[in-house]
Amino acid sequence: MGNDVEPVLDRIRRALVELDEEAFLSAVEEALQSGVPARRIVFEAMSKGMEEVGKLFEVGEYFLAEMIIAADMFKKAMSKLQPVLDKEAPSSGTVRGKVVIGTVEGDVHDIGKSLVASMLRAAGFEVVDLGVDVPAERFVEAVEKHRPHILAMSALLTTTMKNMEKVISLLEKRGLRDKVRVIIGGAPTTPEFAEKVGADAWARNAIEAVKKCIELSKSLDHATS
Ligand code: B1M
Repeated sequence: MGNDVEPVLDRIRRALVELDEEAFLSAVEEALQSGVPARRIVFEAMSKGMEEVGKLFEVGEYFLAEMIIAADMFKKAMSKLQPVLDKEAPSSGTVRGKVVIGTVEGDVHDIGKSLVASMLRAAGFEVVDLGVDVPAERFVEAVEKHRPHILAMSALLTTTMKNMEKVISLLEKRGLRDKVRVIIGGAPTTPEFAEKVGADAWARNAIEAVKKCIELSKSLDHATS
């Protein structure tokens, strides 16, 4: 499967940007039926479409309503794609450890966080999803309660990414920082920011997040053995 896939991916991306739900969902279905891997549909078409929707919002061509419609379309498509993504996961069946995940306080963006959560589950992690707008205290309580190997935080707003630092400081205050590995991600974050706030890892997207969490869980195995 090569360049012949590009036209349908392009139609999916465009239909999402144009908020044409019918064309969008039928192009997603068509791509699935013709054997296009679900991850290509999600990452090469739908995620790119969402970025464009964001750009149109930024320049004032789209408003909140359009972002809500696009998010709703994305979620509808995900309900079809999720079972296929799960099957495509390289290592389903392997138990890799526990992850607590959430979107930080003040931030309600959940599509990327949920994608990371579901791909981690498919890769064999047990995932406790705290949802969105999660205060630092609740992240820390969840670490105390669930004793995860990894704490994963998502932020989509430049105004909320600083809340990741709050969580890490609170973990330190409670003496929990060395008991858990921390990974962060989300559009405004960078590897430099991750380093600055004291996270152990940063991932650009959900695929990379799975790779990094596997590495982190291995590093914990070494630390505890
Ligand atoms: Co909002 N929004 N939004 N929004 N929104 C952005 C993020 C924005 C970039 C749009 C823009 O202006 N270009 C902008 C932020 C600007 C900034 O701070 N730099 C923005 C804004 C301003 C806002 C509001 C403030 C608008 C307003 O009210 N005036 C408001 C804030 C609400 C709040 O949170 N308090 C708001 C609201 C919303 C909606 C509710 C309408 C809706 C979200 C619906 C939902 O999530 N249920 C929404 C949407 C849809 C977007 C855009 C268009 C798309 C986000 C998305 O779902 N992408 C977005 C534009 C953009 O991102 N370029 C935008 C698809 C998803 C698969 O990708 O979430 O990036 P993403 O996740 C990726 C990676 O980032 C990464 O992997 C994921 C999958 O590959 N990743 C991780 C994410 N978390 C990770 C964690 C990890 C590792 C990787 O490890 C733990």
